[in-house]
Amino acid sequence: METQTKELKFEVKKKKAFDVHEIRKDFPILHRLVHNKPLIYFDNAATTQKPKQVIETITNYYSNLNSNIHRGVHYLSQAATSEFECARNIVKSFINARYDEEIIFTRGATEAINLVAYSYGETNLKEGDEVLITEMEHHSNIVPWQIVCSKTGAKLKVVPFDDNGELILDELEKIISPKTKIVSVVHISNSLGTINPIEYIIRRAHDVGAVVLIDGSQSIQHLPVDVQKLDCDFFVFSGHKIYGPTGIGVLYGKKEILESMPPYQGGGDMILSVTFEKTIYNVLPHKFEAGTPHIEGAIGLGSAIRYVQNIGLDVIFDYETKLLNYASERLKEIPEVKIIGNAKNKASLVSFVVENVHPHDIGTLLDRDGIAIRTGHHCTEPVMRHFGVPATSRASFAFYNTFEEIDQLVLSLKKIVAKFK
Ligand code: C6P
Repeated sequence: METQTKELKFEVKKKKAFDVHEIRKDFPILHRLVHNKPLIYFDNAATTQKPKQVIETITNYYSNLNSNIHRGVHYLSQAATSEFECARNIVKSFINARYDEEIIFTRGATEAINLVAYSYGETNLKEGDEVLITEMEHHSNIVPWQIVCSKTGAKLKVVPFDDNGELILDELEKIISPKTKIVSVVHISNSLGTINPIEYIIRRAHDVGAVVLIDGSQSIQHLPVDVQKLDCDFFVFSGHKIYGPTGIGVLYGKKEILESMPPYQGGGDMILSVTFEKTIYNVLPHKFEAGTPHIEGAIGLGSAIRYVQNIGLDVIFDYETKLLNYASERLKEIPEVKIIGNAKNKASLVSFVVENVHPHDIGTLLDRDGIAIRTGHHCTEPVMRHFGVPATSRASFAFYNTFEEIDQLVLSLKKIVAKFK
């Protein structure tokens, strides 16, 4: 179908050499002041900022295309449907799924995990079965499994990590068994930065006949993901962490598994026919997308993925690793700072505690210097408990951050430490 606007065609430009100052021009928010200081945005693990290409795509959608999808014969409805399905295809290619219908749009990673827990978990788990997660999961990958275990009588098993923040694989070997039916593991920890050996975990899960869900909330924006190569059964992520809008996310699932699962919610679009006696459900992916979806969210996500593809995830990973290494080294200059999470394989965030200063004070005082970080338990209370701290400060980096911004962070931290001495 003909598309209405130039921006919505998601043109792939030729990759240029990485130039952070050029990149920053694409992000309007990075040029604003906060408390009269230039904004330094180091809260990228919570949510990323949006390039003007994504903002324009959404404006364009509402200016030129706004319409409900999958149900109109008129031009706008068909054009919006085409853009929505085009976004699905972009996601499919981005993570190398086999089919478009393996991509289910959800509200985010949280809803995607809940969908699997309720639809797959409730149907397939029974007393005596086990669900295996890790000690470093986000609450989104703990609580849904606790709920489904309490309903089915299955048991939740937890693989611990060591004091560097690396999973203890010997413990995994002790816990995993033919009783394990579902393994649900975070790819990159949002509070430690650890990159987990998911290839190994997926293989071991399949050895015992379990299905595997990978929580890619903190990996999709930092490194290339190939779901066929990984051979995971489910992969979830949120659009807002990869420079796209909030309220849109993705559940990837292997087609044959998704086909075997019952719907998660009932409503419009997920049916083929309804009588009071019987409803016939729609085919994938619509079976899991009840109601009017977040249309501009999906289209905006497509635009964000195109943006990231134009830079290249390999280039992004390389640059962000340099930022991470630089930050980790510079923070060592402050003896009062202790980094939490020292795994060999880490992605671009540093969690830390500062002697005698509460993380919330750190966050508030850095904010006065225009520096946005996150403080708290990062929705990973078991991680905080492991280290015996109530909270950490977390600086998380994106490809639009600079080494000079890290210098500013270190300078501000030194001032804070001196103040509390
Ligand atoms: N972590 C952070 O600041 P939602 O809220 O559905 O977009 O993502 C949930 C989620 C699931 N798994 C991991 C590993 C995550 O990091 C997150 C979100 C944010 O670390 C908000 S708590």
